[in-house]
Amino acid sequence: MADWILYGMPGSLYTAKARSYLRKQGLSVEERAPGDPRFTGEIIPVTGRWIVPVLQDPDGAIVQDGADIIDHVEARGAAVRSAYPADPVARVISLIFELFGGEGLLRPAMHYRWNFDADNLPFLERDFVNALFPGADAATRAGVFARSSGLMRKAAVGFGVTPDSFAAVEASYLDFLDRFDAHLAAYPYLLGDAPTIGDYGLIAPLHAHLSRDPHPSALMKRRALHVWRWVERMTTRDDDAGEYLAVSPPALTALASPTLAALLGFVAEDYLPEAEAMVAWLNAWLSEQPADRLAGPVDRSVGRMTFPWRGLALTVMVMPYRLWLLQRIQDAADVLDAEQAAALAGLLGPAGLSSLLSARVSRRIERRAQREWWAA
Ligand SMILES: N[C@@H](CCC(=O)N[C@@H](CS)C(=O)NCC(=O)O)C(=O)O
Repeated sequence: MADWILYGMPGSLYTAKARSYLRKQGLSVEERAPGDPRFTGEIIPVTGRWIVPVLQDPDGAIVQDGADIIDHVEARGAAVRSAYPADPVARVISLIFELFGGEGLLRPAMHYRWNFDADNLPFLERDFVNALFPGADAATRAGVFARSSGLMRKAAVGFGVTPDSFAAVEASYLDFLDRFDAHLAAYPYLLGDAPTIGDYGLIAPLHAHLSRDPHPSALMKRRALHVWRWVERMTTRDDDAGEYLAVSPPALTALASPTLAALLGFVAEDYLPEAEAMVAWLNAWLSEQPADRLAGPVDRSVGRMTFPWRGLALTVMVMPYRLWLLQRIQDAADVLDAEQAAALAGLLGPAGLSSLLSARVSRRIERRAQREWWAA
């Protein structure tokens, strides 16, 4: 029996982040489906809700959330390749891609999964039900898939994926694929020769949805071979990077590369407007909340906001979890010395991304007991 247990699904976005990280640590991990009776019996009573991924460590401790899982393994000293770059500037850059990957790429992930039914649906039906209800009979399978896919289609709309935005979501994703592909032509990972937290953020949408579901999988293989190979690399324990001829470009070369600058520019165009609008919305919302409304665990979504995105007005859910990921970036930037801060500014300024560090919410958010909470 494995020492570590990961509850998750092959088709789950956030499971991919945790799974990839655990594999890169070479840990012996048993993956269990949420349809396993132990998920209902042992896990849900601790998490208080149906959600994956969940890690159970060798001492039985239970941790929900991709980022918390990574930090838990690091804190136990079980990481052989830390997700966090030693260079403090690289660390901030990497955390930016954790936020952008896990949250900013949700629109293409959901669009390419749920709006190409002819290609995707037969695969998704089997893949979902096998994890949610292993061994279910035909009638049960149809009901299980109808329920879960209905929830996910609704979530896609909540992320701003509607017929009005389909064309812009596709154009934006193709632009991202081209930029990431150009970067990976020279580097096996985002920051060079080792996977970091930014890679783990990016693998979330790029594995389960965008490389695995039939329609976007074909698109990725056709258009962005290096990205496809990076996905393969991110799902193995070793580096699977033969095409780089064993020349490991040092991380700091990748950091200063024009192709990384192009990716940062993409984050500025594609995600900064949403991050800034979220911060402004939350500040206004917080100023109106009576203290007792902020005392309990924070809801996944606390409202809806409309913001300008690629010439459209997108209406999306406001999810405080994203603020927590943004805080991780800002906290890492706040500890830089003057020289490091100047180096970071030299990367963010030209990309148009400087305000990601200054967009701050008046109240901090923290994670404890498997949830987000507003800090006192
Ligand atoms: N912030 C969480 C998000 C986890 C999450 O949203 N998981 C999805 C599957 S990919 C889920 O369990 N959704 C069920 C639900 O929210 O009801 C993490 O990174 O672990």
